[in-house]
Amino acid sequence: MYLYLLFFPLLFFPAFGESIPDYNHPYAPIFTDKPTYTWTDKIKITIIAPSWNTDRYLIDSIGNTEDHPIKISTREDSLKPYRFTETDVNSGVFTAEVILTGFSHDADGDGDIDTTPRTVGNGPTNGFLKVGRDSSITISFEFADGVVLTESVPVSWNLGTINFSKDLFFTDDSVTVHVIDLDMNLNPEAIDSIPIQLFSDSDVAGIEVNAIETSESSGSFTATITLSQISSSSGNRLYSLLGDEIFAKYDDNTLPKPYSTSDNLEIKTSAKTDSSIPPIQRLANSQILLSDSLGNQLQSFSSNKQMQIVGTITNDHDFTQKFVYLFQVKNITNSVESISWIQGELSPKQSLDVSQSWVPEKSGTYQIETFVWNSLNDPIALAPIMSTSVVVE
Ligand SMILES: [Ca+2]
Ligand SMILES: [Ca+2]
Ligand SMILES: [Ca+2]
Ligand SMILES: [Ca+2]
Repeated sequence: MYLYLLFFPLLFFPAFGESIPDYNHPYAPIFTDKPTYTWTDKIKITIIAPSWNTDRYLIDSIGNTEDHPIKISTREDSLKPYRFTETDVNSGVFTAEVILTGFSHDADGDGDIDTTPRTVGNGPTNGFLKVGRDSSITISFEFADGVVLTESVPVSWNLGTINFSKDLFFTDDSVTVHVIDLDMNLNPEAIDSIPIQLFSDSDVAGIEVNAIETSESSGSFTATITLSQISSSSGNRLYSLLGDEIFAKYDDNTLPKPYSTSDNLEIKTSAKTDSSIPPIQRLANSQILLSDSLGNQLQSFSSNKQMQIVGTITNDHDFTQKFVYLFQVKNITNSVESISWIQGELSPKQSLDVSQSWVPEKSGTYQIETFVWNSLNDPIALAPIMSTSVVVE
């Protein structure tokens, strides 16, 4: 047997006496371009078979004969014989492609089947092969009489991932979302798209947009939206107020084991939003005025006589801003005599007068300070502190 096989190529391919294959260690390895495939991938297969380079001036073919066929198969379906062609006239390297066509399944959850399963083709690039979620694909080549080389690669589905391009978006940023789910590369020769949902704290219904595959066969999808604090959600625009969390969600209907093929899983991510305007510039805090109860500005101040401290805060921006406004009165020893605050929110371009009554009990010099914060619990200054000195007689 050994001798017969050894001399076989010499008899039939005398030009290649110097590259006699060793059939005990057959040299015709089969390679695939990936270690594992998803159900609708394109498989690129390479077989290095120098002994089949029968004419160094012509592109040779292998696998397309009944005597020495190449078979590409799953347990249920097969392509045989399947022709591989030489990459160059004298390379001895042969390649072919097969597109996997999956099985009948609604991959995006809209109720319609998204695949066209079929097994047809004779190579080198026109083959389609049905596969199941967990099929194994076997490529076998009867390299010489009675010598069959095989290589197997598994098929599986993948768990999708979703990510925003950043953890924090300013409200005037474009917001990009990335989904990677190799299983949604349903056509390896065309750009696919998948639906993703986006919503915010202020619009929990949100929007559905199509994420577009980054290249014909990447299985990686992106969508870009804008945020608006003024206009309602529509198209690629999401209504979202300053400080909202925003969310992106994708339903993976192509889950690997141990999930069943009919399971689906919500893949979700979130990011924060904020204004690019620094907090200290969010509101304008005007110098206070001191007036009597009728609103007339006071020029002099007496002890035991009520006065109104009147401050003004202004929102010059185009977003709604929550605030806490504090008045604090300190005496000459720096002790706090009076403190009070109000909470509220200012609409875009809104200005608000805030007043607080105060009765100085003794004559002396007092310091009146006003603060504008976002909240009492976790205070961040939204405007500089204003301070005014008052001499009470
Ligand atoms: Ca050749
Ligand atoms: Ca569908
Ligand atoms: Ca594609
Ligand atoms: Ca998947």
